Amino acid sequence: MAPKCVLEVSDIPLWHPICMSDAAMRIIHTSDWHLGRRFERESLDDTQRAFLEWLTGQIVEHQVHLVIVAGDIYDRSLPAEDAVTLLDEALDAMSGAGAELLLIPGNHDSARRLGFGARRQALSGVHVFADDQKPPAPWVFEAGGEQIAVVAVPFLEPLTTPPLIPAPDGSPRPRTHQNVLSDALDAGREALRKLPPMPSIAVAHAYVIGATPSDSEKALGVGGAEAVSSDTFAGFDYVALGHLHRPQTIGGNDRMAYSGSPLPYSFSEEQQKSIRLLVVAEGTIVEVNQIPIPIGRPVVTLEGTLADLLANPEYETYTTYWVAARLTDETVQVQPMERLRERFPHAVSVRYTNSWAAGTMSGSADSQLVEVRSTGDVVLSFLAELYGREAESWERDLVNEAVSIAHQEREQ
Ligand SMILES: [Mn+2]
Repeated sequence: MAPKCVLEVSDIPLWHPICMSDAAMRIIHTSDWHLGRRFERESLDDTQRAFLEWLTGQIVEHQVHLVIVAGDIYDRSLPAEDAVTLLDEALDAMSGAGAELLLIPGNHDSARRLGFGARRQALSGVHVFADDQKPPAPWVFEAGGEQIAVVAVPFLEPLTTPPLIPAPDGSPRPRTHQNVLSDALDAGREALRKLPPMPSIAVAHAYVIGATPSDSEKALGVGGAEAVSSDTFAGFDYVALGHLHRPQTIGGNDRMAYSGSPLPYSFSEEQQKSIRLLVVAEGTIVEVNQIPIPIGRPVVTLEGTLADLLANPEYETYTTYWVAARLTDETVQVQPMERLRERFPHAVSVRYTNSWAAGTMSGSADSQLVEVRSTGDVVLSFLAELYGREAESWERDLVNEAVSIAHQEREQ
């Protein structure tokens, strides 16, 4: 046990870790690891391993008691063998560093596969909340002389969760993300009332209205039907969110936040990645800090003629980046990727953005937009073009249901 802090203030240059460890609980919030994911076609195995090693170091450095991972642990519902090994080793390392772990499945994970052995793992401090068929029960965690209650909600797919509680007049309520998550959190709040007062944390994997998605999620149709309001989380002292890869608070409130993914997974993720560190002391969450992650190759999109990209000294700083090139040349260039890679070894995407790419082909404006529209919308506009009429509402429902099922089974 660390001794009580009795140092004189003048002796302490900044803060003293021994004092800090006294009577406080420290929690790391992270999410969207997407283990096994590739960047375009390049492996990220080594970078993901480096992040997990760095994270283990943070547990030691900040004397962290609990690490919360808010979903999308793996990139696929059936993860690659190397990704499974990576997670297994990371969980061992983080446990060895002294932290307990709390994981929920995200939409990329299979809840049942991630939940395998959950009861036995919990005995050794790895708490996987993957049961999407029952209302969540609060989990009480004690460390550093503090106590918290966590309501951890796995990603809930409205079509595969049990029927919703009917409306007060007995009529059925629509199976929406908003409704399934509201019911789960209502059950969690109800159960919290039976506990003595202590700080409460909700963990969820969802798209909260007011947050900004990046291309990684837009490609999966984030937004629209998936959106839930921030009121859904009312009453919790901290809401640890996962799903969006950009670190951000909801409405400037640092007690409801996305930690963001640890690494950039698409070219729209130029922002600095981070984890969040919560400090609980004297029965309240006293601090929430962001710690930047010094791992991973940053991303940049460079636009210009091929000659400019190959020669402009301003671009020298991007030679270590993942590079997406947008070529403005009006003529087709010879082997642009090969030539770019001589300067930017990590160039992974080349596209023309000249006048013919931008406008002369009919429908090309549309094709530019495809990646930022939801899958359902893309399918519906294809069908509209095919049949020469807009889809009827039953057809829309059918498409959205099919897309939603396909997302669950999606392999990337
Ligand atoms: Mn997700």
